[in-house]
Amino acid sequence: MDYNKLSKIISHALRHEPHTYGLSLSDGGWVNLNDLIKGITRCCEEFNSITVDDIKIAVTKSSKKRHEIIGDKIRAYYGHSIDIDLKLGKSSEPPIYLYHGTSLDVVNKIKSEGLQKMERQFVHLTEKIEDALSVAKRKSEHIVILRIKAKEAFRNGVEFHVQSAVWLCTFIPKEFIDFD
Ligand code: HQG
Repeated sequence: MDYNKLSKIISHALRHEPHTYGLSLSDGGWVNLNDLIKGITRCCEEFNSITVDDIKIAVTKSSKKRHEIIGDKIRAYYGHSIDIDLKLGKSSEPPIYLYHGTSLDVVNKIKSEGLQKMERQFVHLTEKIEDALSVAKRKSEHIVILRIKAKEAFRNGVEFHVQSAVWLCTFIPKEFIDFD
């Protein structure tokens, strides 16, 4: 079975288009594992006989921790474009620096207006430069890694939440971004 592809379908269902799979997410972004299986089985011929174990393998084999399973429920940790309350709770204090990898084409726009969440619910930041590099490489051949003065932003009222290894915030004003 192509578990990488299955993981992408799980993300698509839980981050972007639950309705396509007949799902509606509850607060926190959770769905029942059996409902997810029913939805994927119905929509994707290739995965028409998947089991709970297949979902668990797809989640654990994945290079990143994208999905959380507790009991009979599953959710995506981050990446949502749908309007769902992830119940992230209190803001967490980030490390001094976080990183954001992006395409060179958009840097001037970011310089003038800051980092926006665009189609998703949050701006996504990483602790490791290598992780920001792989995010950026998906966007373009010509990439830039922005260093975010995260602790300073936090101390000036920007809220941060950490989900899996990804830091989320709704906006990073330009004064907290190092462009060189
Ligand atoms: C850019 C993956 C113009 C921003 C990754 C980015 C991540 C602006 C793009 C997660 C802008 C949005 C999210 C502005 C920001 N003007 N462009 N003012 N502000 N942008 O896909 O961070 O592997 O929504 O730089 O690992 O690339 O799928 O965000 O290029 O954690 O688990 O607008 O998705 O996770 O793109 O990726 P995205 P992202 P998975």
